[in-house]
Amino acid sequence: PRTLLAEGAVWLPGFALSEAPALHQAIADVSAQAPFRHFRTRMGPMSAAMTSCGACGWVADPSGYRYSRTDPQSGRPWPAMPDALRHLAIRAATGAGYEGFDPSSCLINRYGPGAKMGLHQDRDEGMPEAPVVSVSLGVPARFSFGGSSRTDPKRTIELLDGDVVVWGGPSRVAWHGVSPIRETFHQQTGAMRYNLTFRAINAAL
Ligand code: MD5
Ligand code: FE
Repeated sequence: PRTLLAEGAVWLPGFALSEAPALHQAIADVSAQAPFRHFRTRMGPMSAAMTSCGACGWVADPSGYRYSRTDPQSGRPWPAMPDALRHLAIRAATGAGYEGFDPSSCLINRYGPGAKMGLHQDRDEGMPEAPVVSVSLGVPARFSFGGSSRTDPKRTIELLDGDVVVWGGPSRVAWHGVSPIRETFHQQTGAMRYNLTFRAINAAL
């Protein structure tokens, strides 16, 4: 199944379910090399723990946010993006109508009970024409998104284990956020939700 959430935003419920074991193995492999950490921003530590794989990773510190070719915690390059992750993202993008997607970064967000992500836009990638592919694993999340202005009306959907959303076109710059995760149990992840966010990043950044 495939649902158009907004112009350019395609929801593929359960798209990643059959691959979940390989995705969990990939998360374990990446986080063994680049452990999950809570970035400290000007606002304090983020409630979601993060790591990345691929040519660049998203990093934050009190001076701001950016993409970096190295893990600031180790000084080493981020782990390579496992093929299982890369191929899933490309298949999802293609299935949503975005041919030629070539992600150079996969941010892995880990949300425990109460963790959230405040309303924001993703606009540091320098490639507005490339979609973002988001894969949800584990416990459910209430995900809200609006339009390109912060105050545009919001829609809230529940993203479940294995759901994929491809955010392209006008939706690429939509404001969005994740409500505090409820304390529930998932057979594979315990109390955790994982989100894989695949992005193409302009190499000049
Ligand atoms: C998450 N992560 O559930 C989300 C999934 C992030 C982030 O938001 O920045 O790490 S990505 C959802 C997304 C990406 C780009 C555009 C839009 C949503 N959107 O237009 O709503 O951990
Ligand atoms: Fe985002």
